[in-house]
Amino acid sequence: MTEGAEIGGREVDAGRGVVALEGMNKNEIAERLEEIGTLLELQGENPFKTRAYQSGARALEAMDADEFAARMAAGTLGELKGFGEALVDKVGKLHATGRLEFYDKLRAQIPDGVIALLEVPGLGPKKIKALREQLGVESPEALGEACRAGRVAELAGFGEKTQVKILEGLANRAAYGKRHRWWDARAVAEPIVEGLRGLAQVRRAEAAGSLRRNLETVGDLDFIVAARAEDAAAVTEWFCALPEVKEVTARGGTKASVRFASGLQADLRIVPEEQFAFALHHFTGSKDHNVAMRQRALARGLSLSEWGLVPDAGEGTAKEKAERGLSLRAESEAELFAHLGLAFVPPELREGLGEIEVAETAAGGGVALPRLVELADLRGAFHNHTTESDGKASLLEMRAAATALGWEYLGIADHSKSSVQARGLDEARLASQVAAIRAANAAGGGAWLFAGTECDILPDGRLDFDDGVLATLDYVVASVHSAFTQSEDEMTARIVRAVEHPRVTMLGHATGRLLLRREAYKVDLARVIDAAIANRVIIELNAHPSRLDLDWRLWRRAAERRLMCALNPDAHNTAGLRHVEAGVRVARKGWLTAENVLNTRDRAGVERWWSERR
Ligand code: DGT
Ligand code: ZN
Ligand code: CA
Ligand code: CA
Repeated sequence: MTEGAEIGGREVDAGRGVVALEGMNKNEIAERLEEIGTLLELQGENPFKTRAYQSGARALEAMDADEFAARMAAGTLGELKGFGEALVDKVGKLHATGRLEFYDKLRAQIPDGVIALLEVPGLGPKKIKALREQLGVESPEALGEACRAGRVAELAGFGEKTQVKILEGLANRAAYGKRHRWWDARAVAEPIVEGLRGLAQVRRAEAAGSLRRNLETVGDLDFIVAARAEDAAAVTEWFCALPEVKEVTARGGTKASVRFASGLQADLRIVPEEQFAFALHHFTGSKDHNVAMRQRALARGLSLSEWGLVPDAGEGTAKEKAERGLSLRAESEAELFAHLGLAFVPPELREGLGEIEVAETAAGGGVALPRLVELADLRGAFHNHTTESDGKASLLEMRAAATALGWEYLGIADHSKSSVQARGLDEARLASQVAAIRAANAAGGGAWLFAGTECDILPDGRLDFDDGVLATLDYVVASVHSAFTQSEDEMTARIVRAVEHPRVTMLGHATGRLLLRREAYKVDLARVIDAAIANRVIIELNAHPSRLDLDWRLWRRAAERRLMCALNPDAHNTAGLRHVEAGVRVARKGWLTAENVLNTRDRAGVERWWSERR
């Protein structure tokens, strides 16, 4: 199903009225039409009208990009069923300019609080309309009050259960609101690091904290800069004047804290160059790692802090000692680790989970730290969608995008028939997709295509296709997309049954979680991992920035027990293939090497691994 960021249809542009500098492409237009449909529904427009936009969006999504371009050039979009004059006019304007006055006006009529209600799980446009009209609720805060007063349960079509669910959703939203997906935080942080490095006063600049440790979500950004004391003011000046900054929350000579429009906050610290490695290490964390490092230093008569590595004995604080020039010198973090008899620990491993012990052995010439998997190691991926189900790019568009990434192969795993909302394929449509894939391979001209399916695991653990159908495929991704509220025992038995199925190659998004949006379903992952290892079934590391499960906390031990990982983007469009970057970061955090990840192998290696399993 289109969970995750592909909640696209319901995701409404918060940056209303933003001036697009150029025309929109087909998929962007489809998204805008979908959004117009949602906004009209919120306004209570007649269903006939709202549906016209939604089906127009769907038709554009399904259309080949070349066909769309040809029809726009020839002015023949109106020949298609469902594209009346008004719709054709709007598509034309969006295509030419990216702007649509009709949309801007519509969006301006709806309060931001009402748009925010769309993010509350369980609320769609119809329910929101009822809440507005009958209770005057126009924001998440007002909704919370109405629920606590019991007024929501009394509305027709809501009830006690819905009210409880809404309250839960609001609580999650409040708790999650304080963190941000790595993917989104990175998009803010990267240009800032580049900008800092571009300043004449700046010698070195890095993003530290949880972002540098590749955590899947980030609380705030931490920037560490090396500059001379007399230059610090110019650097904080530049930082606080960034156009994205909405509020400067703190400002001193060598520090500043700001908040961006998205709610994300950032700390900046400026230190003398000789202190940079110590400050970077300190503010990279984690706290647990830092505590263990400080203890190790103390055992050697040294005191480690953001200021430096100074003798523990003698008068004064660590800061004063560092200022008196008593610190050991470290040009880099590697030198800092070396002072404590340790090999360099990559930031993503610094969680206080045994990395220091391994780094000690490595420094002593023992077993080295693992060479963690890298983006460049990937040669393809297996879990990807096309326009046949709920993807937004065709088979050949997806292949072209994979080829452009330098990939050797691309696996297509569209949804199966029970995922009705995602337009899952039935047996006949699957057969023709397989034929199309074989024909594309025969014709050549790009990455090799593997024919697969993302087959629903039905509530009882059976699969959505018969064995005979599955046997026509190169591989099978099995995933849960329904009955999320089963008990832990039921869900565990269900998934284990699927993992034990001889035709299942890999388990998709093992927990169903959507980071900062939806909790995982209840499942005993230890038993699922045991079953996967026993049956030589791969578990996916779903690289979608909202999923990133199986969680990194479980991978190290599981991989030691020879659980094989597939790092899959779960791409629903060509840009989605790039999500593998998020997956690689999390895989590294889980101590995974290239050997642990199937899609670092070449095509022959992948096929060999699959055939050995059967
Ligand atoms: P976040 O922002 O919640 O995602 O997580 P972090 O790890 O980025 O935490 P943050 O921004 O509060 O601080 C950055 C790093 O600075 C943190 O990982 C370790 C270091 N640090 C901050 N405060 C303390 C502290 O009180 N004790 C220790 N040992 N380290 C600290
Ligand atoms: Zn799925
Ligand atoms: Ca932070
Ligand atoms: Ca911070």
